[in-house]
Amino acid sequence: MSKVALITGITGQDGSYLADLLLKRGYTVWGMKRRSSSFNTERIDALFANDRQEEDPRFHYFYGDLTDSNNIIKYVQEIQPDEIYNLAAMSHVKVSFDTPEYTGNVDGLGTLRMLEAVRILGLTEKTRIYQASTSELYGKVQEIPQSETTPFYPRSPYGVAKLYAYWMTVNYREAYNMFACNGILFNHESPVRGETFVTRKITRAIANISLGFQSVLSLGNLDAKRDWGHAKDYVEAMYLMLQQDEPEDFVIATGKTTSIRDFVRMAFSEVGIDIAFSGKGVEEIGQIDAIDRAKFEAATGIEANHLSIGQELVKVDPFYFRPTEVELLIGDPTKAKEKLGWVAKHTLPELISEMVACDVERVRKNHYLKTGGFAILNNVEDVI
Ligand code: NAP
Ligand code: F7E
Repeated sequence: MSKVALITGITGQDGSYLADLLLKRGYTVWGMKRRSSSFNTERIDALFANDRQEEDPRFHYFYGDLTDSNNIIKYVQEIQPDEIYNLAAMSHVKVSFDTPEYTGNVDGLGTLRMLEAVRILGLTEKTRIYQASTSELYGKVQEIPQSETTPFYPRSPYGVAKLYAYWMTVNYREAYNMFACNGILFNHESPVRGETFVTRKITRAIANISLGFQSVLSLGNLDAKRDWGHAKDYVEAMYLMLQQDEPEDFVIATGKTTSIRDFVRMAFSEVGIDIAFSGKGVEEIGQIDAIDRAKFEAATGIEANHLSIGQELVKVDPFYFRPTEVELLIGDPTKAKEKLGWVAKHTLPELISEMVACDVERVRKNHYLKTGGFAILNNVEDVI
């Protein structure tokens, strides 16, 4: 009998990678999907298409929402999952300052609703639960690097809501003997990362600027540092946590940290552009310092005629500052290595290279669909 998994947040970055991993391991996968007025299944469409070619499709979804207890209870009852991966969340830290109550409802109480559903339905011995906890719990960090024993100090409504969910998960484990784990995951990215998180915003902008569809990239705090890994590696850690003999919480991270400014430099260098930063605070700008024209052409398929030395490509816009910021995150993944045998396989340069290449390809494809050819891109003035 194949194991049955229920994934909330199936349409998100992690949900799509995790569904792929579990299907490949023979699971039947049920995903909770929110009703949306426009299509929101782009990240999982390929999984559906592949699955439908099998005689006995194993990938299903139902409409639901973490704010709706009745819906959660109904489907947990019907699906009787062996494993629940609770990935659904309002996951954008800056947006959580605009929607603190909603964020608390989904990210905090939503987790409680899921834990309660399992308890009320008498599934505490059958169903294992993974809770998507986060390095945002460390916020104003009390220790460097951050491990499972570092005290928490969240710095946003998102972080505070996730703190509630973290402790509810621990409490249900201790009170009801449930197999419930927190994965304290540091930032993880991929070519399907949400478009408004900083890494994807940067790689999309580089593709657009290179192909002549954008003139400048506006960012907020360039000094913040993050421990970035690849989502593909991180969903493997989620799976491993639920295969252990005992439920425990784990930090999942690379152990390296990089500033937003350095990420920008590394990503532009993928298309042969060297960026030099000058100025301070909101006056800081990033200009083209050098262009490797052969590398640019190889990466983009066009000549760099529309770009010149000294051109300003990056600026700071205070709109993207947060009321309280998380300045530095760097995780210590020792426990995950020792107990799960997990280590990050992808390096940051590999991740950046993949993200930039995918976004360049996407922009080229979109343009091709609109115009029926790329020739026009060699005369970029026409299309800006
Ligand atoms: P994501 O791409 O933003 O995906 C979030 C998912 O949650 C989407 O499928 C979204 O549906 C769904 N969702 C949002 N509100 C919901 C609601 N009220 N009811 C049901 N579903 C809802 O996030 P991600 O990067 O994959 O992250 C997955 C989880 O890990 C999240 O809980 C996030 O907070 C946490 N986390 C992420 C990172 C990271 O670096 N990526 C690190 C630590 C923890 P729509 O598609 O309809 O919006
Ligand atoms: O910001 C700075 C920003 O939005 C990273 C979520 O997945 O990871 C994510 O949260 C840093 C911050 O991710 C822009 O101020 C500068 O310091 O990519 P982000 P995040 O806030 O770290 C954690 C682990 C999660 O759990 C969350 O769900 O980059 N930054 N300029 C900017 N950030 C954005 N978004 N946009 C900018 O223009």
